[in-house]
Amino acid sequence: MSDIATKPRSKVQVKAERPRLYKVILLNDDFTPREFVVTVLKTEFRMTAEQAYRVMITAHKRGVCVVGVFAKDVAETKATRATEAGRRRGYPLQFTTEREE
Ligand code: TYC
Repeated sequence: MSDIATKPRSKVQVKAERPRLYKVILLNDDFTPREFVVTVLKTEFRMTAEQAYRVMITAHKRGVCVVGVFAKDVAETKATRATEAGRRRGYPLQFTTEREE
């Protein structure tokens, strides 16, 4: 047995990092039909017809629209799946991701 007195250890405070969030952004283009954009938003992002129409028409008028905010891997998977859905039909529809501030 050791006689060396040990000081009670001070507790180390571990600060939990908040998971970084990423925006999924819909980009406008001149070729993808509006109705198809709405369908992709409903199926890949679980939006109602009204929500999907609003996001589609905002991107159509302003060039871009934020679709939603997700954890990094979820945002990337959704953006990739939605972009691929357009590509399968020959449309240039694009979804990108951007880190939230
Ligand atoms: N601008 C397209 C059209 O007029 C429709 C569209 C809307 C395409 C939004 C992409 O992100 C988009 N057919």
